[in-house]
Amino acid sequence: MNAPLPAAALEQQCVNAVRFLAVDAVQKANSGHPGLPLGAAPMAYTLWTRLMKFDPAQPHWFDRDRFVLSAGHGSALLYSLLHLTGYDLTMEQLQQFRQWKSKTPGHPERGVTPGVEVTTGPLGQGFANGVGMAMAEAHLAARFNKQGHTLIDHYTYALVSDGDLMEGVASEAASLAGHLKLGKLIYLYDDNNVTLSAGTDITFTEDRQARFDAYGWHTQMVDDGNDLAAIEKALRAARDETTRPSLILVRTHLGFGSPNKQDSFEAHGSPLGADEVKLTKRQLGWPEDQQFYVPDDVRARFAEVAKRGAQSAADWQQRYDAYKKQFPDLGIELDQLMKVDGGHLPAGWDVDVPTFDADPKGIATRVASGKVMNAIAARLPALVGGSADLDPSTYTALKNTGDFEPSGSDGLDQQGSNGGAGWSYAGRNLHFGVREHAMGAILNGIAAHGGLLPFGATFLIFSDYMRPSIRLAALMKLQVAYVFTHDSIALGEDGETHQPIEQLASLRAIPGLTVIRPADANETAAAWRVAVESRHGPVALALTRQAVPTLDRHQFAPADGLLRGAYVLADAANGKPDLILIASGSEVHLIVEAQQALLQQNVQARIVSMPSWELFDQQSQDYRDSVLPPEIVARLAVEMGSPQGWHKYVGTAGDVLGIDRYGASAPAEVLLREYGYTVENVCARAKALLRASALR
Ligand SMILES: Cc1ncc(C[n+]2csc(CCOP(=O)(O)OP(=O)(O)O)c2C)c(N)n1
Repeated sequence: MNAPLPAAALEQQCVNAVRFLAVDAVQKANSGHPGLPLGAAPMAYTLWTRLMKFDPAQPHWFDRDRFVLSAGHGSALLYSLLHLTGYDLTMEQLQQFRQWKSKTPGHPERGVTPGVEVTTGPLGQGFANGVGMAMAEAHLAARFNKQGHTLIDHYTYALVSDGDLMEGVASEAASLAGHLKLGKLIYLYDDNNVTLSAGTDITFTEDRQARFDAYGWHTQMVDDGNDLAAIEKALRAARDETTRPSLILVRTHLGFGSPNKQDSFEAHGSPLGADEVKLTKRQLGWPEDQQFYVPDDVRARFAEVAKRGAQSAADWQQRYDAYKKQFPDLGIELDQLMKVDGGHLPAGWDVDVPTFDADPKGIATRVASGKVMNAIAARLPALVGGSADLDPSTYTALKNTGDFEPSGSDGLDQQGSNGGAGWSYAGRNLHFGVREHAMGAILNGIAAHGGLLPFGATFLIFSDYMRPSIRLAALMKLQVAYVFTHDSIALGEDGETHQPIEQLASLRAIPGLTVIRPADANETAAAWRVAVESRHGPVALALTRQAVPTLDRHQFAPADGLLRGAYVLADAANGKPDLILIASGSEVHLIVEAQQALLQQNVQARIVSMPSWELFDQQSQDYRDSVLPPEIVARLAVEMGSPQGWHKYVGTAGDVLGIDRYGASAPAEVLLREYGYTVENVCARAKALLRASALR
């Protein structure tokens, strides 16, 4: 046994172990990014071993500090840390980096690797996810911590890179985080002046520190990214700063230690090469002929960290038990919240879901949605969210549940506040400002944090602005609800810039996202049920601006048919349909009228409400055939949007009344007429279909 190393030398060994596990993994895979781990290992090591609170044996411990590797291309760094600190990530897994079905995929993936909080890789997203996590922490702390019982008390850390800071989503999120004074958000910026293809000199020369100062962040600079003491000092100062998020600009070298590649973009995204790996190891005093080498004293040092983490988690459990004794009701609520994203909804959460009376005039589905949300909010304390500056239009304010704003802002202009319960982090109404993309990514962060069911709202057209985050929500299987209103050209005078055409089709193209376009108020209530009960990913509701009739459910099939994605709203009068009319949302009312008009012309039509393709596709073949019998090939789909995809349901013999050009600025009635959304045109298209099928 060798004599123990002096502390500083041991720490250097630990940093090198982190570095070279990553470098060896990349080299073995012959694919990956060695540059970031070599440069950023010291700051990551310092954070993970000297400050962060986590228990590798319980990756989901609720009060753990959250860590986001926003620069997800540096995944090998994270895997090294997870392995060394004792998460369930074996050396074999490190050796399987980037291989089929390994737990070490190319970029970090939530749900694949224990300890990975969010999927990162698309730059900027992780930055904004962290803001969501810090908001969730601040919110839950405000709701549950009591004098002498600080139960929710963790930091959100991230490692962010040049690419992260260049992306717009990070700017949006940084601006909001500064406004919200999220003091427990601490980011280490790997300030290495090099990106994938170039030095930052040719693209990124603003004063980053001044920029973040202007956002209201607390900023510090560490000149030497290898100086563990300086990094630790800055991290501690960041923690002492309680009313501003922190950015620590750490000057590092991409590919640190590589004699021929350091500071060059060649170190960014390709293996160094076997010879260069050896040279780098030699340069940093690491055994050059060993791969995946971890000295015993390094293992022992990391084991201490794990032990400390286990102790923190055990202490927390004791404090939680004491809390539950003293505050039994809050304890039950928190117990339930901590499990809510695992599918544990409070018993009776839905008893107040309203039923809407039949009404030919009806209400807009956005209005119905607002009523449903407000009805369920009291029994669903996990529900939080807001809009990107569109509350008066999206009807998503949760009345009298407070506004999520820093307390002490009382002197400010409180227009737009939802009133009733004041401004504090305990408020359940989140105000995102006009920042759709950050809203999407923040919702992901809140959902990934756990304990809350977040929703976000904007016009359907602007879902495009948040699409990258929606995709990641689906990829991560996060439970997020999107409320997208103004869902068709029927929004009218705002014109083609605001009228969604391809948005439904493009959202439906996202695997794992459930898109629901309810036809009336009662279908909207059922749609919210799907959103709240969803376990496998996000749900997007597409809602009307204009009033739509509330169908008489004595005359038509019950609205809970929505739960199966599509259902026969009313069959042909004689039970033997000549054709099937299918529609979603507001167009359902058009086919309801068309069915009657066709009957006058001796055409027997079945009408099908099809609010959700994804839900329908999950049904049994028998059920699907019962709604769309294969022998009835004359089928007309009616939807005010791109026809793309509808042929899956109408078949090659069917037709789609869709829109494959942009909208226009005019009153809704004019647009509906001009675009052919009239009873006459639906009937004409239906009869043309029948004629064509007779000729077959
Ligand atoms: C949204 C997005 N655009 C592009 C990429 C491809 N990409 C991966 S890393 C990178 C830039 C790397 O520069 P930096 O963030 O400074 O990381 P470093 O080179 O320091 O590792 C790019 C463009 C990406 N991952 N995400």
